[in-house]
Amino acid sequence: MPSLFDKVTAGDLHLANRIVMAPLTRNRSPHAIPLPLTATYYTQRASAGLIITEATAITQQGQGYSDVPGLYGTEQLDGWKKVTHDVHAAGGKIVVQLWHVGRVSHTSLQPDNGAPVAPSAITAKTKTVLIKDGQPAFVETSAPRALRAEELPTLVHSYQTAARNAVETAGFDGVEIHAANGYLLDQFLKTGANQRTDDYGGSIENRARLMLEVTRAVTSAVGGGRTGIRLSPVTKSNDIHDADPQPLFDHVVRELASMNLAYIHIIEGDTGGARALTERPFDYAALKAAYRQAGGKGAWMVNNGYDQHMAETAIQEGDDLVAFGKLYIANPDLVARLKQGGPFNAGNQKTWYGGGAEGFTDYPTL
Ligand code: 8OZ
Repeated sequence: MPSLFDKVTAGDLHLANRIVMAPLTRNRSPHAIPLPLTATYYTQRASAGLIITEATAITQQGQGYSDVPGLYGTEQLDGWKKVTHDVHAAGGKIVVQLWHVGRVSHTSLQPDNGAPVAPSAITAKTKTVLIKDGQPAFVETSAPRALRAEELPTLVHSYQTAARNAVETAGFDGVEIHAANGYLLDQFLKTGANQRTDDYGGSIENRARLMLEVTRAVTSAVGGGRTGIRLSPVTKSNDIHDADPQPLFDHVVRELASMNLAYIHIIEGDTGGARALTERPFDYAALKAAYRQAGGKGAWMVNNGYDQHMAETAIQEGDDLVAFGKLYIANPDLVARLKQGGPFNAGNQKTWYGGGAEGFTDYPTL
């Protein structure tokens, strides 16, 4: 019977256990540059089988929050170089999450204070986090403009460049494409945000096109075995919804099956919230079966509200990896704590976004 503590291979990634640190936005990178404190934070958590970094912007246009890191400047890549060096020295594996927020942004964060970009000019009824005087302030997102079709090749290319720089320059073991939680690629996927009438809107095939083009471009730069992708079929995050998510995501994973990805990362239910939504039913077993039937060999990573018992059951029943979010904020030695069945530190939500070492690098180990 496989256990959470057994090693596993995900594409080219050889992982010491099945316990993953989920991507967690922390807003502690002024000017989008990860600080030495960020290296301390991730290195404290290096006993995870895999660390997925906080969402990291591929371009300035992809920025939607204050003080989140990027991958598009030399100093940003240098900041990450220290993170990957220190995590590797501690025996860990780390991939960076490639992020473009699309419409979930604010003009004050955009190049020339312009409008954020989106599949269609539909404002998300959601808030973003701007850091003011070191404190998080939640503000309404700005009205977006629809991307022109001729802008899309450049956009795809910017994912590819970020992926290449992440692996070749910053030293990451791989990348995770953020296609979840109502950000750009999820906006293209879903009917609630995509009303395009060109090849990137309308049918399921058209709405999935940008995400699949991005994934192909990223895998051609760094290899499928170093590429994972995060999906959230029914999340409510950032005012996103789709009229019929099951056939949409079944199509998506069937197309991903041939790309030899390291892993597929699924958020079950509403991100950080309910795992089952009566108004948004979804069959995750059918999704996984669609991927396997299409020949998909990547590791299957599950996430959202897993406790120890649920995680052990998931691995015993054939999932390959479990990602923990809130537990990882408060428990740097989560692997050791799970191994002995707890106890677990309680986290402090007030220090999730912004600030310094408090609530970041000061949680005690056993
Ligand atoms: C919380 C706050 C800001 C961003 C996500 C990148 O939900 C995020 C995020 C989460 O994927």
